[in-house]
Amino acid sequence: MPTGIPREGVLLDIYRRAMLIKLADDRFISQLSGGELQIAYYSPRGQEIVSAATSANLNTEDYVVTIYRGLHDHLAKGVPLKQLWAEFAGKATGTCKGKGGPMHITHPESGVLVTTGIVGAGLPIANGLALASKLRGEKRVTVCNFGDGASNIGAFHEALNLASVWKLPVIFLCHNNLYAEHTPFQKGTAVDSIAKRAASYDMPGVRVSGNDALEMYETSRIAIDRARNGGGPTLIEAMTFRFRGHNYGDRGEYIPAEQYAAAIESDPVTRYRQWLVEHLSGDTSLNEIDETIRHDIDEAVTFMRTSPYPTEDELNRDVFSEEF
Ligand SMILES: Cc1ncc(C[n+]2csc(CCOP(=O)(O)OP(=O)(O)O)c2C)c(N)n1
Ligand SMILES: [Mg+2]
Repeated sequence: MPTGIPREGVLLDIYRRAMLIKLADDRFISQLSGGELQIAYYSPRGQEIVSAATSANLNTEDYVVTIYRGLHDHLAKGVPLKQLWAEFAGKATGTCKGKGGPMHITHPESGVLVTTGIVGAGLPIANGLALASKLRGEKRVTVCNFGDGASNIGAFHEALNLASVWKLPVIFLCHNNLYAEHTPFQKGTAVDSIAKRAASYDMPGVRVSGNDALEMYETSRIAIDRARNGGGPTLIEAMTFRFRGHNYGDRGEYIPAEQYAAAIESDPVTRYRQWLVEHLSGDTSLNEIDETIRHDIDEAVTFMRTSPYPTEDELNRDVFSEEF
């Protein structure tokens, strides 16, 4: 193993998370195309490494905020597969008792607070979580995930400014997948790199390949350590690509064929697996890891199928606060 590379346990940890995301996504796609699930689905396929490598640096109590395209962030952070699957299907056993659905996965026990469908809305929420940790004197950090399109929303700029002023323990992690719905990155963004925007808010801004596990792990490690030790926020722009268009049903005709082919050709999960095969000591079977994940997914699907829908008396529960 060359020096400067994380130890084997960490490498496998990243692999496990990335493969779980890929295989879970494959299964969701087959359930959608087979008609078993009828939900709005925003696949993170192609962006697995961003979340898998970052989460390998996080503790359970650290917070993650994410968006509708959030399956990779949920699974990497440890949302239990069964509860996640049930929530996607609107079942009472889901993370939000079936009342949130795929766009609102929230699971405080694994630090996922919250998932939002409002572009840019997660950034001020992440600041709130980070401010709470800071005021309580906790060592928690908050990772805020969002897309390239979200960096053109006012809330992005307001949140980065305040996070810098208050030196909040937050990492702004932009998954730059080169498209916002059907608009290419360069058609809707004035700068050629979102990381450059960090300069306006006097914080470090780093552009990194989000498809390279080692680069992503190291860059997020530095930003997370910095936030945890009182150094304040960092903006990371992780370059990546989404393989399945904006949402399920989008055939991606607006994506140039060569760009799409090149992205698929360098599938980050396949590439990372290949790298591991060449560099691991040989004691660990990646096939065994894959098989365990497939088994866990089968169990989660069965759990979803056999779970009930919420009853009518759940309708107003957990919706209004009792205190006000
Ligand atoms: C405030 C707001 N404006 C517009 C939309 C519609 N919308 C949903 S997803 C999306 C694209 C966002 O792109 P990006 O931030 O790059 O994230 P990606 O989907 O690529 O992961 C838009 C405009 C929305 N949900 N919220
Ligand atoms: Mg995007």
